[in-house]
Amino acid sequence: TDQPITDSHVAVLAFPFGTHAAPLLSVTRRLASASPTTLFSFFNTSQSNSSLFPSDLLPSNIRVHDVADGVPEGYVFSGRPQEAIELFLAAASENFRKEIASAESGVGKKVTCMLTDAFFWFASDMAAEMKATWVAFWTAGPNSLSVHLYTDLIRESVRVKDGSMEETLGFISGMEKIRVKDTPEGVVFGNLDSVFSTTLHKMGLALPRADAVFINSFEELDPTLTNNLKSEFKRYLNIGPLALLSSVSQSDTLVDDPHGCLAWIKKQGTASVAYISFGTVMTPPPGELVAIAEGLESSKVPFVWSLKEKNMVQLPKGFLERTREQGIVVPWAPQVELLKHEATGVFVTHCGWNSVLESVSGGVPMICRPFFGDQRLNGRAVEAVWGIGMTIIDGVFTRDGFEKCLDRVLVQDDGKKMKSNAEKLRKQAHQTVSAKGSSVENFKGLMEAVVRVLD
Ligand code: U2F
Ligand code: KMP
Repeated sequence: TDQPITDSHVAVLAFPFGTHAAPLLSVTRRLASASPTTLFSFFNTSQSNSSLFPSDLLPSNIRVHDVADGVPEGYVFSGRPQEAIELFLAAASENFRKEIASAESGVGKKVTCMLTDAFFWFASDMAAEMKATWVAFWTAGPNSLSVHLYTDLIRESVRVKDGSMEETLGFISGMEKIRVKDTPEGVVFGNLDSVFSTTLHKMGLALPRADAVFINSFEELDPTLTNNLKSEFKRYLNIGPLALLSSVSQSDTLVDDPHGCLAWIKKQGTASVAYISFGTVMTPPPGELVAIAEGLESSKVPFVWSLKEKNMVQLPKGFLERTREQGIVVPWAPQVELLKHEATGVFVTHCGWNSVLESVSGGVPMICRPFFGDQRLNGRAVEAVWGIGMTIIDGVFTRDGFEKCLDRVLVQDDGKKMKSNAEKLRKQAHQTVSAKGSSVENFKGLMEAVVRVLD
């Protein structure tokens, strides 16, 4: 076949929180299978590694290394949010450097490319020192990427205009419908000096120096933002949706369904089911969990609810017994498969980027309850840019508000319009990952950026 021969050694640097490492590993697997003579050394904390590699086999050209998590011996957590992330980030560059050096001497091959989570702005200097290239993966969407790229411009413009939260970011190409209040905290409001916001700010300044920046999306979803970002980066490559790449789901997850969600949903009517999940980081406060449960009960909508085990005690007394015929509550669901299933009628989501793109890939309209970071931006795009869903009434779950949203999306004409918009995007998404599709072509570009081919 036409597989390239290379002597490249790619150091892959994962961010071990939220859903960052899993999509980076998916991309690494695809690159490794397309370029079998390239070595990929995957660096991540042992905790995150153990959740990514339960037991399954890796190709011989991917080697996994543990890096320290930055938590000092005997450290006692104070319980501040993002404490673990801050400790990790503070020590990340030194800890990665150390493990990379030991991997290089272990295999006798210098690193030729740094393939990193985009959060790691320091990889720009590391790569330069190592005479390697830097390829960065932004695991969220193009709106949040733009917000971090243009943080200085946004801060300046909003200050000049006296900082109205309703003001739009129309001065950035493609962000005409995005308001100041949709931006992640730490850009114009909230703590601008937290470790997290300074990390994202420095990232925005560093990314134009990267040899390539890639994201899990497809160009056609946000054509204006895409063109603008192409003009800012040396190479800007949309290679998603990862959820539609069969080779990925084949090797990553042989569809793990211990709680029988797929067997259950098979018995439900077309577009009738509400699938509910708030991702891996966040759980709604107890009052909102109760409101969700009450709204489900009074609406009688069939449901699959992915709820962390530790939160199940917060459900109203008798809820599980009373809804035994109506729905199921599970600690983990095969989300990608559920969102591809025709019985799923609405996704109730926190708008993490992976979730939003998986919903788009399945053509499922959304009810959005964003919490932090990029989630408000993603929810805004769902509602105002793509017209494939709505933000929860009042911004938080109440029984009545949630019931009205379910009715609007599942029953009213409004919802039919959302469904047809979602269906159009689903078809486009499929085209981008089939022969000659934009994401297929961009993946070849990513290969070129990562792998040095010998002639
Ligand atoms: C952080 O996001 P999260 O991890 O909170 O959420 P998502 O990006 O939506 O990713 C959740 C993933 O977990 C999967 C689901 C997604 O791929 O399919 N999953 C599942 O398979 N089964 C379940 O029961 C529950 C979830 C951060 F909080 C966000 O703001 C960012 O946008 C995101 C990406 O950077 O990382
Ligand atoms: C914990 C996390 C994440 C986080 C905040 C946390 C995370 C993540 C983001 C994020 C922030 C701004 C963006 C995009 C993403 O915030 O994983 O523009 O990606 O407290 O795990």
